[in-house]
Amino acid sequence: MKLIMAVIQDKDSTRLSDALVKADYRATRLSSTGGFLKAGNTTFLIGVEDDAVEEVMGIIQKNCRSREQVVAPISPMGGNADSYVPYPVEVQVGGATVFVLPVDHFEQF
Ligand code: 2BA
Repeated sequence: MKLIMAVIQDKDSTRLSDALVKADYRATRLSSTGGFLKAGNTTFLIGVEDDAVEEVMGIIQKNCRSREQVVAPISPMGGNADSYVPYPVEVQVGGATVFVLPVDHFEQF
């Protein structure tokens, strides 16, 4: 068994949820925050049998889009001066950042 952890953009989360349910996969959605943009994103935990990993990866790839996001300058006033970005920066975010972890043991009580 594997645990697929996928960090995706909030905008894609409902579409991905619906696609997983439709394909009969179970998933948990966690609200998360990107370390770089400090903006909300969504992390999916999806427990699947080994032979389903490829199909789930395909579903994630199909339902999550990559987008450009502009990072606005953040004033250091009252914040951390080390992280100050003095000009707008454009970054490419997502489709999805996916980790596939082995599961030692799985129980449902
Ligand atoms: P954030 O950390 O907010 O990063 C958003 C986007 O900013 C990243 O998109 C990347 O294009 C850019 N970025 C991140 N760190 C950077 C840096 N040190 N210098 C320059 N640009 C940087 P993605 O790579 O698609 O990542 C989307 C989100 O996925 C991330 O949001 C983070 O929440 C998660 N993520 C990405 N890589 C990860 C990793 N190795 N471990 C854990 N989470 C990760």
